[in-house]
Amino acid sequence: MISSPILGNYKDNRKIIHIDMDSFYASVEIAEKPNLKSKPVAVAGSSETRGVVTTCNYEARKFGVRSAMPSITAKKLCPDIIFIPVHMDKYRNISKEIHKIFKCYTKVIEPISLDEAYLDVTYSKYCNGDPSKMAMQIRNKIHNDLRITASAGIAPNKFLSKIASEWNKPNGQFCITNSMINKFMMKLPIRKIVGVGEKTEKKLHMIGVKTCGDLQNISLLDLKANFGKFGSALYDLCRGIDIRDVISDRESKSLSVEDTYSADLKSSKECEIQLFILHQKLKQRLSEEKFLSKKIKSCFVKVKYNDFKISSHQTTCVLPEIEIYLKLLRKAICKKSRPIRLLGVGVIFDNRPQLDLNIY
Ligand code: TTP
Ligand code: MG
Repeated sequence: MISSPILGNYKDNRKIIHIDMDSFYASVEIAEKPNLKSKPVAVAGSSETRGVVTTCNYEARKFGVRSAMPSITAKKLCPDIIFIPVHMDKYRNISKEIHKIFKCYTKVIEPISLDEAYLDVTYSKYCNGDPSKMAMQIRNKIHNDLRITASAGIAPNKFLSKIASEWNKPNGQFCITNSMINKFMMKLPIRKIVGVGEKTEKKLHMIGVKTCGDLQNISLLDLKANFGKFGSALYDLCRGIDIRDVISDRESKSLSVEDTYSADLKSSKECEIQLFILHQKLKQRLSEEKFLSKKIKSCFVKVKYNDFKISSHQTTCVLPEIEIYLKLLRKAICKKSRPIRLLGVGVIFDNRPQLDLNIY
């Protein structure tokens, strides 16, 4: 039995599947042009402009090409690389198709991005309740219908299922059962823990902690003293414990849309034009059936500057009107006048149960 500071001795009997498409944007493009399958392909702006690779297929990864790499570097590493421009609408539509397949198995689906989602199939009766078989069927269906591949991780919680989906990537799956957790965690590098980035990793390496097994030797008290609130999370996660629920769309706390621009936005006029476009997209998303019953609590604008610093401005309001976003944008521009790389607009929902006035 595993021991958590919050839960004591505890066993998690949930069945969570984490699905992540393989080289998603590139796979969607290649599905349309199968002759590109064996060639190195990246989805990006051209190397002449300030293009950045959003993703590339596994053929291009053999040369060291990676997401977020400037196209020009990608071209140096792999001179034969084929660049395809980004077609967001296409990826959104394919993502919707993928979600239709998920919905055949469970209602409890938490989308993380267009190509990634958690499914809680604990109460699903499909495949005699076998989550590995469900994952296999889902992946087969995605491949047959859409000609792209997906990887899946199956585990009793979100943290482990995400690690498991990377285990046999691409086009593979891996299941971590309760009885495997203790042994599995012993050798798992600490960097695999959500929230452990370069800085925390270095800090832990300095005291000789490299694996989750090593981390288990540090007391809760010491972890809290060194990492504050995150210390308790570390204590649980390095033991393979994660009590976070899979939160379906209906319970989602916020909704946002954003765009990264191939050329930085330099004037407020340019920013405002893009803001109008984003606002339209946000309204379109908000009109989807699953969001119609939701009450809005506040609106926000997210800005990433060309020095990669991010700032977010938020205000309380119930209607996501363009004037509100314009005000928030102007505030952001006033605070820091640098060219803008990314703009986003969104809303935060009020998920508190609404009073039913009919009972009075
Ligand atoms: P990922 O799932 O991180 O990457 P991937 O699906 O391309 O490859 P794999 O999962 O097989 O490792 O991201 C999903 C999509 O998000 C990706 O296809 C393109 C987009 N993306 C960006 O636009 N910029 C980025 O920096 C990253 C990491 C992803
Ligand atoms: Mg992916």
